[in-house]
Amino acid sequence: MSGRSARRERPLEFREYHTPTNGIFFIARRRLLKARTPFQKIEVFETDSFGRVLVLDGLVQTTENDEFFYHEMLVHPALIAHPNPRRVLIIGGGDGGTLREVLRYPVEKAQLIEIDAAVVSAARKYFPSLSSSFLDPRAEVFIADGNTFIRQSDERFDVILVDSSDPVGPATVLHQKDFYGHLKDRLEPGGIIAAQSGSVFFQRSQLRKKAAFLGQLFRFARFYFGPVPAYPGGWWCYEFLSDRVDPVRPIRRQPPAGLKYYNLEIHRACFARPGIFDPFSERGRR
Ligand code: AG3
Repeated sequence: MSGRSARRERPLEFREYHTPTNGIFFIARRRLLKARTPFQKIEVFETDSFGRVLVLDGLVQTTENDEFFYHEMLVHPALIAHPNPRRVLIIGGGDGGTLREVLRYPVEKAQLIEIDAAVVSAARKYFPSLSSSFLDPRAEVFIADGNTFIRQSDERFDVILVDSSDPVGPATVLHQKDFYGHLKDRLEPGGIIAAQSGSVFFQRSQLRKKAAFLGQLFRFARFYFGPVPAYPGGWWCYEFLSDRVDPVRPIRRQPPAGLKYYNLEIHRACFARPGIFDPFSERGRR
């Protein structure tokens, strides 16, 4: 066997480390994209078990086959709990998956603020099942820094969704108290914020920090949970924040048809506090 063909047969392996000694790996069929943007490194792999995988700075952001767990859970608890969501803001979410879920509701307008144009282009090209949401006339996609936008805008929204990446690199500020204070100022009365807050198993210290300041900012600050097989620990945490809406009060509206994971039983169950993994319980709140 020549050196050349041996090289070609070497499997294309991608690894994300969740700690220095463990993580997740994929043997990819091929790499469809590898680029460096002003903000981050962006890659798209084609895999057998997860379909196409979007990776930013070495961290798995979404995969074709499991994205519905994350996007449904980020969007539906807030959208269903709000009595009449008309104007929705998405910070991040440049792949379009969160926007797709929002547009299942009869909203008037959904604005998406993504910092990196390359993420939007990659999604358009490689993830049409997520990014076809960009074509909806109610969608407005802006390439801008969400943290700057939220400080400068005087618009108000019924629901704000933070579809950020991990608190390293460009998304660090999107996990801090100051940013949430500004988000709160952009809410209509009765408005709701939902955000992704990290791995239940691997990022507990980050969750504890967030629990401490979110509980000061909002009357109802509740974490909720759901599976995401390709993310660290496979079990993900989200925040539901509102001064008026209690997420666990009974929901009388039906979720949109065609969802793969979220339903009203999941809504009730996902706010259950699992003992030591409830970040609020550790500081004796509620
Ligand atoms: N945003 C959250 C991704 C977090 C994944 N973290 C990791 N693999 N370490 C995903 C954006 C999807 N719209």
